[in-house]
Amino acid sequence: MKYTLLLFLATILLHSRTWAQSATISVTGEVTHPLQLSAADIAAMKKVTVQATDRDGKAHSYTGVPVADILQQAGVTMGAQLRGENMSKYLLVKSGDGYEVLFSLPELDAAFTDRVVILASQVDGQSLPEGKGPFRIVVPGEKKPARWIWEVTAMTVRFAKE
Ligand SMILES: Nc1nc2c(c(=O)[nH]1)N[C@H]1C(S)=C(S)[C@@H](COP(=O)(O)O)O[C@H]1N2
Ligand SMILES: [Mo]
Repeated sequence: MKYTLLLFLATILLHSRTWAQSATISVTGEVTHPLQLSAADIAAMKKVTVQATDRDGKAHSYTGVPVADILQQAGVTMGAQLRGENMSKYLLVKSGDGYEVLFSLPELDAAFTDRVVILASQVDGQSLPEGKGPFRIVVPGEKKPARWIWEVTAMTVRFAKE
């Protein structure tokens, strides 16, 4: 009986470790360098911590990689290149559960806004809980966290052309 419980706990532990470590995020579309970021790649990137308020109105510290840095690494037209026809590009972020959210590029660019949208991996110094991670977009200053998409699997940049 004791061993069954131990085996059960070990299985859960192993599962959550595998879940967090096997996650990858693809970055494709209007990029010069398509990316397939592993959890290790993301762990190696520069992190920032932002304050943001969750659905219950509680303030938390979220730590992660600025989405702008990921787009920069993929060669998306950010900064000085974000002008002209590039102003009609958007970023679509996708989750394993089919949920998708959209950002315009200027919303993510430090040349346009001081708000830093991040791909968070931690809340208040802890890994995100299973089911809400391992990577989740956090948008500081947004009244509703509807764009805080969890279980992020892909990011695509496209032209919003009619
Ligand atoms: N992948 C995914 N992310 C999601 C959602 C979802 O259905 N799937 N719901 C969004 C909505 S509408 C809200 S209000 C918040 C809720 O986050 P919480 O459950 O951590 O409070 O998550 C957002 N992120
Ligand atoms: Mo929501």
